Amino acid sequence: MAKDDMEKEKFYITTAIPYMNAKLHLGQVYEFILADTMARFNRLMGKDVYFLTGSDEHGQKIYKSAQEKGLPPQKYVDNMVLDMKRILKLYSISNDAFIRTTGKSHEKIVGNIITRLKDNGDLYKGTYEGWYCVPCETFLLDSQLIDGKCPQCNREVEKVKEENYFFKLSNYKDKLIKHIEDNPDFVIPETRRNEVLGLLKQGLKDISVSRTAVTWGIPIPFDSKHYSYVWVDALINYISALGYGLDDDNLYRDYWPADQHHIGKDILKFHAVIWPALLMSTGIELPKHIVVHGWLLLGKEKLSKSKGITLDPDELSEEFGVDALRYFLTRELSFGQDGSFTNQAMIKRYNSDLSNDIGNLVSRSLVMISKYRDGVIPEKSESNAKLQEKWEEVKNLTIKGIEDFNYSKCLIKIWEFINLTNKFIEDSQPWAVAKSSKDSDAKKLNSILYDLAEAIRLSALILSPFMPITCQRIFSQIGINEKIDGMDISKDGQWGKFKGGVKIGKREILFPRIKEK
Ligand code: ME8
Repeated sequence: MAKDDMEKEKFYITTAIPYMNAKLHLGQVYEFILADTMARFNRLMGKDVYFLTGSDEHGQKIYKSAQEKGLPPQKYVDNMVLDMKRILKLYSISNDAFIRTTGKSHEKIVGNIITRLKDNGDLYKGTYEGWYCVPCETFLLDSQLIDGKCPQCNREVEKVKEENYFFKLSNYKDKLIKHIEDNPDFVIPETRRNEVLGLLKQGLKDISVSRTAVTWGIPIPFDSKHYSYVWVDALINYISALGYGLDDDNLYRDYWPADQHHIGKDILKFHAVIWPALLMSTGIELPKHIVVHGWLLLGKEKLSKSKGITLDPDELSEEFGVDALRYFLTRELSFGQDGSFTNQAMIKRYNSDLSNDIGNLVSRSLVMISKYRDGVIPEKSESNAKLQEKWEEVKNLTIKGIEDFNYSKCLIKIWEFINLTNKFIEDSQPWAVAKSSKDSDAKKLNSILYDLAEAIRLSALILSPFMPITCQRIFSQIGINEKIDGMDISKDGQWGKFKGGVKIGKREILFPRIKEK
C-alpha cells in the first residue's frame, strides 16, 4: 500500500454477489451503479476505498442451469463470470476486487467458519422437512407460502426432507434486536430497519446451513455427506475476499468492518439477520451499514425472464449509452424505493437534462472560446461571485446528499449549478461584449469565458462519480488531460484551481438528441 493510502480514512463497500445462473439484467446492474457512484464519490472525498463485487456460483439453481446447458457446473460458471466482468467494465464499475465463491481461498475460509460455528456450540444436526424455493435458494415453512408458492418470487417450491446441520439462529434474537436498536443506522433506510425489527420481534427459527441433496457447494470439513448451504457460502464472501483468517490477512485488517453492504430489498433478512448472527457467533465485528435499495421495474412490472419482461444491459447501453443510463437510474429513482424504467422517461431525461442542459452548456461555451479567443481558454481573472457562491453551496449539499444516499438530490443540486451557468451566459451576453473594441470589454469577455470553463470543469468533477466517461471527455474538451480518478474534491474542487491559458481539445457532441417516438 502506498504511504499516502495509510493515512487516508478507509472505506470498504460491497455489492451483493449475483447468481451466475443467467446473464445480468439492469436490476442487478442498478445495484452496481449505486455502489460504484458511492465508491467513486468517496475516493473523490479523499478516502482509501476498497470496492468489492463478485459472483455467487454454487447451489441448486446454478447446478440446474448448467445441466440444462449440458455443461459441467464449473465450466458453466466460468463462462458466466466472464460475461459478468464484461458488463462491469461496460458500465464503468470501478471495483477493486472480484470474489468468486468457487475460488480456493474462499472455499477454505467458508470451511473454517462453519467449523468455528460448530466449535462454538452453535450447530446441531437435525432433519429439515419443508419447502425449498430454488430460484431464491430459500428454505420455506408451510406458513410462509402464498397459494402454495414462494412469497418472494411467486414460483413453485419443492418439497424437501433431508438431514441438515442447523445453526442456532434463535439464540441471537435478543442480541440482534439490541444491536439494531443501539445502532439506528445499521440498516438503511429506516423502513427496512423497521421491517427487520418486525421480523425479529416475531421470533427466529434455527436455520439449515448445510445440504446433503445438493453437492454443488463447499464440502463441510467435519462431515463428508454435507455441503454448505449456498447462502452461508455467499455471505462469507465479504470477509473471504479480504483473506480473513489466512496468513496474509492485511486486507482484512485494513478494511473490515465493511462500511456499506449494498443490497436489494429481497435479501434483507440474509444480510440484516443471518449474516450478523453468523458474525456474532464467530466473534467477528459486524458491518457498519446494510444499505438497501428498492426494485427496478419495467414500467409497473417486475423483471422476469420467463414472462419476457427484461431490461438487457447490452441493448440499453447501445441505445442510450452507459453514462445516460447511470444518470437516469441515479436521478429518476428515489433511493430505497422501487422505481421504474420506461423508454419514454429515459428519452425525456436524456434530451432535457443531458442533451440540452449540460450538453449545450459545454458545446456553446467551447464554440465561443473558439470563436472569440482562437480556442484558448483565457487565464484566470476576477470571477462572477454568484457562480462561485453557488458552486460552494452545491458542492457542500452534494457531499451531504451522498452521505444520505440521496443520489437524486445531489443531481438536482448539481443541475442548479449547471443551469445557473447557462443563465450566466444569457445574462452576460458574451456575443455582445465581443463586438466591442474597448479594452475593458476584452477583459470582461476573458473573465466570462474563463468562468464558463471553470464552471464546466467543476461540474464535470462533481458529476464524475455518476458519469465517469462523459466527465473525463468534458475535461479533455476543455483542454485538461489529467485523469479525474485520483482527484480530491477538497483541493481540485476549489473555484479558481484551474489556471486557464490552455487550448481546448476536440469538440464532440456529448449527448446527441434522441428523437421522441
Ligand atoms: O440474491 N431491481 O443474487 P441475485 C433492483 N446471489 N435490484 C435487483 C433486481 C431488480 N429488479 N433484481 C435483483 C442474490 N436485484 C444472491 C446474493 S449476496 C451474499 C448473495 C438485486 O442475482 C438483488 O436484490 O438474485 C441483489 O441485491 C442483487 O441484485 C443480486 O441478486
